[in-house]
Amino acid sequence: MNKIILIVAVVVLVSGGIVWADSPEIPKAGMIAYSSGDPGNAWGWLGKYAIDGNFSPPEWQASAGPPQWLRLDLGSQYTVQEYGYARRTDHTDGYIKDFEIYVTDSDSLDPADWDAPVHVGTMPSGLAGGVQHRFALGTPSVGRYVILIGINSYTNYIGAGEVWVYGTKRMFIVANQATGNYYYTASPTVDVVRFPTIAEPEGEMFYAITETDGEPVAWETAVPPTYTFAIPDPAGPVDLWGWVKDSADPPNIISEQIQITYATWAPTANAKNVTVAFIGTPVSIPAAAFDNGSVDDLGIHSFWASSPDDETPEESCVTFSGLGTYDVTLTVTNELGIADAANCTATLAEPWAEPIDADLTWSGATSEEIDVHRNGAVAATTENDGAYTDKTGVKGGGTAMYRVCEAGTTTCSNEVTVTW
Ligand SMILES: [Ca+2]
Ligand SMILES: [Ca+2]
Repeated sequence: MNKIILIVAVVVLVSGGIVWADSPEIPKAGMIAYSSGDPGNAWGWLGKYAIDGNFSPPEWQASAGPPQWLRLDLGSQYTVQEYGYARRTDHTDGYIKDFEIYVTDSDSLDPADWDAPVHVGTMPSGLAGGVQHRFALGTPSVGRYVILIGINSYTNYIGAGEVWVYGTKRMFIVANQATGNYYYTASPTVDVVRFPTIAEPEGEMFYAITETDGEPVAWETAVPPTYTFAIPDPAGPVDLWGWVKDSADPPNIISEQIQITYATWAPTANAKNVTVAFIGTPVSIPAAAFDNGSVDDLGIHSFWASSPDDETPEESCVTFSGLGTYDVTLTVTNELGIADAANCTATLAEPWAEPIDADLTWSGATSEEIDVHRNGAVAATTENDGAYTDKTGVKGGGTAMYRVCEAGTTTCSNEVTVTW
């Protein structure tokens, strides 16, 4: 006799990547359900009965035929990982067969606005009433609205006794960190400005900074949290991570990488000479007047100037007491307190004035030409026409003694002293 041995190989298909334990149920409290079959529903079996937590009639079932959709507004953004469906316990009607799941941030009720479905499937046949068919969406999807479209039914109509959504509330990193680096000098600390922020925290907030991308062991509740670290040798960028969590169970935790760059720059001071009129009282010149385009990547914070005549560096001005040219040191400082200096001069000049002209007239001379003597020396020899204007070239004030003589002789006039 033949013995027939039957060997059956069992192949288990495992869908990878999704761990149910990591996918908590999104609370139905606060969810709003709305169905395409709600308006004009002949029975009043509205979408909201798919999340009422029971299988007692009424449940969700559209009184019109398929397709029909059920939209859940989660109230805020979630990363949705799984969906659960159970058909009614009291009747086989509404038992969805082929379906699609959409996750979207669009509040539109028009399926054309929901982009592509994140999951397309078929409910298992023979599903008992009230038994949840829970399935992963394959790729976790982010959105505030989760829509189930029942394309057709194993029986009649489209409906559910209950549905569930699984996932985690989306945490936001608020963009309070500008792109770019953070510079430190002598006392490198990182403050709360550089921290990420949970947009919708629950309860108390905790902060930490770590030097590796691993969850902190110690958290601070102080705000602003600061962290002081050692400048590496040789100095170079330091990677830190800022962490925030709240007191939800489990907590919402987010982190953001912060790169700290060592700043070696000083500003570059460029100074220029300044000339002003000395008008008889101490003259003050603003320090910034000596700036000739000083530069610094961080922005110039302040200008200071000093001179041997006014040694106290001042931001507002430097004071000079009299005529002359003074050495000036211009110091520029950036917001980190790093300074650079450059030298220039301040010249306090006499006020501008017309040179003095002396108008001379004479009579009685008989020579063809006349020598004009100023302060005992011949200043000019001119035609003996009885008048001459001596352009002294002198500015301001002074005196001079004049006389005129027949040219080349000692036959002279009286002396006249002119004061101006
Ligand atoms: Ca019910
Ligand atoms: Ca229900």
